[in-house]
This record gives sequence, structure tokens and C-alpha cells, in this order.
Amino acid sequence: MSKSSQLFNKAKNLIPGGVNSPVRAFRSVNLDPLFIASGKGSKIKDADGNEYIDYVGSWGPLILGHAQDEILEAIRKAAEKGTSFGAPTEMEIQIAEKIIEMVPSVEMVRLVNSGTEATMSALRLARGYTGKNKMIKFEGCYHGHGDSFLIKAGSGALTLGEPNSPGVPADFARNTLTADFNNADSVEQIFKEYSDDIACVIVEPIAGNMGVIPPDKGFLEKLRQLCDHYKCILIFDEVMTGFRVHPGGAQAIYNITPDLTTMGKVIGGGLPVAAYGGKKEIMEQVSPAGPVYQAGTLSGNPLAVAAGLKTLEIISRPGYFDQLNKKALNFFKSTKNLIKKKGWPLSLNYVNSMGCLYFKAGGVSNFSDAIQSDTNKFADFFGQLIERGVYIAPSQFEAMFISSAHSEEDLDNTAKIIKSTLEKIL
Ligand code: HOZ
Repeated sequence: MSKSSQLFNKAKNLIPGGVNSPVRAFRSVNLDPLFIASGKGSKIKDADGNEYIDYVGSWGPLILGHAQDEILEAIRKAAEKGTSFGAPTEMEIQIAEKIIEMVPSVEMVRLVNSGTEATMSALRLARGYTGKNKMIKFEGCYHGHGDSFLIKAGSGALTLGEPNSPGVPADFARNTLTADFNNADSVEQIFKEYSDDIACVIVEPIAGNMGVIPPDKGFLEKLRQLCDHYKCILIFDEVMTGFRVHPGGAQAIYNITPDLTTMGKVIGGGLPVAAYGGKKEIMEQVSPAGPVYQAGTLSGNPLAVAAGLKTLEIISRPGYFDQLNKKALNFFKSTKNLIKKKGWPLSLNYVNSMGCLYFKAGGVSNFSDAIQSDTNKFADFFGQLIERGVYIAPSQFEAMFISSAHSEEDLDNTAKIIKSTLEKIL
């Protein structure tokens, strides 16, 4: 038995399901998870010493790859000065300035530790600011595991077939209204019905937790118009897309200004940093400036902020995104051409360095399309890639991330492995 499987068996007695976050358990691909021993650049090694080209990148944060030297140095320097104070530090101002510079809709920002905290806090703020209770979210979008969001949720909830979690009180669920991604009419309908009590619309501007689904032309614009009309807050959940698809996030690509933005993943460079921010008038309602309470002992932790700030500095260097996107787009475009040429029943969605290959023909532009994917075929595909040294997310409904550490050689080898695997299983 492999060392990974031995560790998994031991972990199952100590940690629910043997993992500290559900999708990691590899359940939907019918394998034992790999236990990871180390990572450097584009590669990771498992507990058995096998090496893989990694396209999970810690589920998004590692845009620079694993153990990047400048990030390690920034963390080391910060650690030498003390690991946590629970008091303000100068670096928190520097990262706030940097975020505000990179994401113009953010005029003020509060740091938290995880994307879940960011979305829970943004929701509370939207409710506190508007004095209204209900929220509109989209089926298959995932905004962390806060009670209000685990209704028709994506990511692990979808992968494991529990999009509505037990334990969420009906009173909470009642205030979460769900619409169809890329269908603004479904949102308008809800607004007409509950117009007086909708505090916010929350959306992943590029859905990244039911695979990857870009917004159709006009969809986000319409959400902005509806929110303006009904005086409710538009929240872009850019935990996945922020600092990833563009230095200014998806909102910069589609040129839409949300009222609030939630950020995570890349913003912490692999350490736990997340944030929510937006219009000053709204953010000033957050405690202690205003009455909407939110707090955290490790918020703004110096090690995490050091890693995040250095990451944001590196990705702001001239040419960084051009190079990353060029590499990623070459990879995705040539894979898409191959699929077309072979007539394979697959759909490939991507935006710059994030993408998803669906085992479904004819395109995927919403949740109902996504769930038509052949998840058994995906599991075969995943298993074969692992055998051949390519590590992608163990779920049809997660994104594949390309980092600046991936070399042309990594991507060429991966393209070859994907091609021969598909030839075998389709
Ligand atoms: N929510 C993450 C994927 N969208 C999963 C995180 C993890 O398992 O680490």
C-alpha cells in the first residue's frame, strides 16, 4: 500500500473523512488522496516520492508556483520580527494601499483570514448598510461555507452531492434566493417578487466552482443595473478571480464596478489572507468605524501579509500578466483546437490562467450545463493524469490554474499527456 494511502487510513480515524477540506478527499474520483510532502515551482512531490506537474496550485493562491524564493524570503524576514501581535502593523497599510491601487472599486479594505470570512462579512455589511435581509446568489456559485451560502452551492458541496447542507437553519435558508448564472431574467424575476427586502446580489463574476464559466455578454452589466435600480449592493466574489485573471480582477476585464468585492487566494500568496472592500461609504459601516461588527485575532497576521504583499508586488511588475496569460492562452487554445479537430464530446472553458475541461459536448454556460458532464469519464481522466505525473483538481467542478512557474516544457508535456489520455478514454 502506498504511503499516501497509509496516511489516509490513519487520518480517517482522526480527522473527518481524513481531510481538512472535503474535495481534497478525492471521493468523486474514487481514489485515495495524495498526501503532499513538498512543492517547488510548478511541481509537487507526494509522500511516496512521486513528482507531479501541479495545476491545483493550492486551489488558486499559488500564481507564482510553490516555495517561490522571494516569497520565502519575505516570510522569513517577517517571522524573525515576530509571528503575531494582534495589533496593527505598518505592512497592513502597505497591503491596503496596494489592493486599493490594483482594484479601483475598492476604496477601503478590511483584511480577514479566509474567503469564507470575507463573504460572510460582506454579506453582514450589505445587510447592515441596507437594512434589508435577503441575498440573491447563483446556483453552482460557491462563496465559502457560511450558513447563508450553502444553498445550491458549488465546489465541494456540489462535488459531494450536498449543495444544501444539513445544519443550515431554515430561517437562514429562507433569506437566500437563488438565480441562474448567465440568466439576468431569473434575477429580475426575484427582484420583482422581493424588491423591498433584497440586501445584495453576490456573484463570482467568472464562476469558478462549477468548473469555470465566463459571464455571457451583458450579464454582469444587467446585474449592476438591477442593483442600482433596486438600491441593493452588488458583491463580486473575486476570491478566485482576484489578482488572477487580471491585476484588477474580473471586474477590470468586464469593466463593471461592484459595490463590494471579496478577495482571497492570490492575495495571500499561499498564506491565509483574504479581504473585503469597496465603496468608502459602505466600508465605513464596519466596526469600529461603524456599527457592523467583524473581528479576528489573526487578521492582518504579519507573516501572511508579508507573503501577500510580496505576491502583489511581483504580479504588478511590468509584463508579468502578459507573459502568464500568453503561456496559459497558448495551452488552452491549442487544447481547444485539438478537441474541435478530433470532434471529442468535450467543452473547454477558460479565462486567461484558469480553465476547466468538461466531459460534456456543446458548451457549458450555466449550472444545468455543468452538471450534465460525465463525471465517471472525468474520474478516468483524472486517474490517468495522476498515473502520468499531472495533478489537477480531483473534481469535474473545480478550476485548473496555470502559474508563472509553469515552463513551456511543463505545458507541452501536459498537452501531450492530455491528448494521449483522451485518445485512450474517449
Ligand atoms: N473551496 C476550495 C475549492 N474551490 C477547496 C479548498 C481545499 O480543499 O483546499
